[in-house]
Amino acid sequence: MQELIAPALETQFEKDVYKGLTDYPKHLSSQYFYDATGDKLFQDIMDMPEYYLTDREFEILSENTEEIAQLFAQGNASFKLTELGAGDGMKTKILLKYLSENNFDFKYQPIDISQNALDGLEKSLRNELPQVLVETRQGTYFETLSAINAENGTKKVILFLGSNIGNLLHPQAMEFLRNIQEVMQKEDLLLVGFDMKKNPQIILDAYNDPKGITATFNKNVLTRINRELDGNFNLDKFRHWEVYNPESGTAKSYLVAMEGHTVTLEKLDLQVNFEAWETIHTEISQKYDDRTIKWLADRAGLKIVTEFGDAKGQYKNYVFRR
Ligand code: AVJ
Repeated sequence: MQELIAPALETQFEKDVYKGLTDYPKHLSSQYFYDATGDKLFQDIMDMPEYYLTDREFEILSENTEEIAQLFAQGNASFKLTELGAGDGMKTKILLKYLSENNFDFKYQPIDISQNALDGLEKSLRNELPQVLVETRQGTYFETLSAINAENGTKKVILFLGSNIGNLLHPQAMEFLRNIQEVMQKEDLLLVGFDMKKNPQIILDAYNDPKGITATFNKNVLTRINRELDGNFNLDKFRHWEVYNPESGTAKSYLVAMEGHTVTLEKLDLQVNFEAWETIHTEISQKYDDRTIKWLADRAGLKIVTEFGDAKGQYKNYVFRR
């Protein structure tokens, strides 16, 4: 195989795409789904009847708003509510509304990889909950840990909702929780949303909807590469494929090449060959059980304060402290 002169890879996106498409097997990170189109597609996913996660978490936060708010405010007059991967903040607004209407003293700090999502969230909060103090911050989870830590002396409540933790493999999730634990003080809290193991068919349906919204979402990473890295991916040459392993609890998304072909990424000086049925792994959506959550928490040095579940037993929100 002939090697091209190494191109100057500048952004993390360029580096990750180069690495992912020259590795075997190929892979791309799901964090790159979320440009303006990807944000919109994820909104559409959350509106799908098959995508139960959002509804279940909404139910939990709605049914337990007061108890959760009391936990947040316990022992302290004021606190900072930091949300990792806030997105459109749809579920968080239940809490924000309650906290605001009951004159809790707090500041809301939503963090997201998508500036587009943050702009939308800030705007909607200005309209719907104008009294809430909002301070947005763009970045990946790992980049923004320092932001959590910024003001010492104020109680921190950290939200990591929507089973966003499920995008991380156990070792990464553990490291991430450990990093959070390290910036937590004695009275700080961490509220995490976990999608639980359940009938595997329900999970497959959530990630493989008949209208193909999830497929379009998955392929959006190729559209983004085409646009930002001068690529010529033909989306019709790939199909979305979802697998779920009920033992490990791991759902995985792939894009599968349906014929052998070559793709060019001008900006990376890169030609990528696909054999027929070759895969690009694009996402993991981990499902949990209580035992695994406890194991992760133990390893991260976190203690379980309490947990909230939905009526169907499909989803849980855990509250941790250090
Ligand atoms: C936003 C990571 C929680 O994995 O369930 C939805 C993203 N991917 N459908 C998930 C997603 C395909 C979602 N998270």
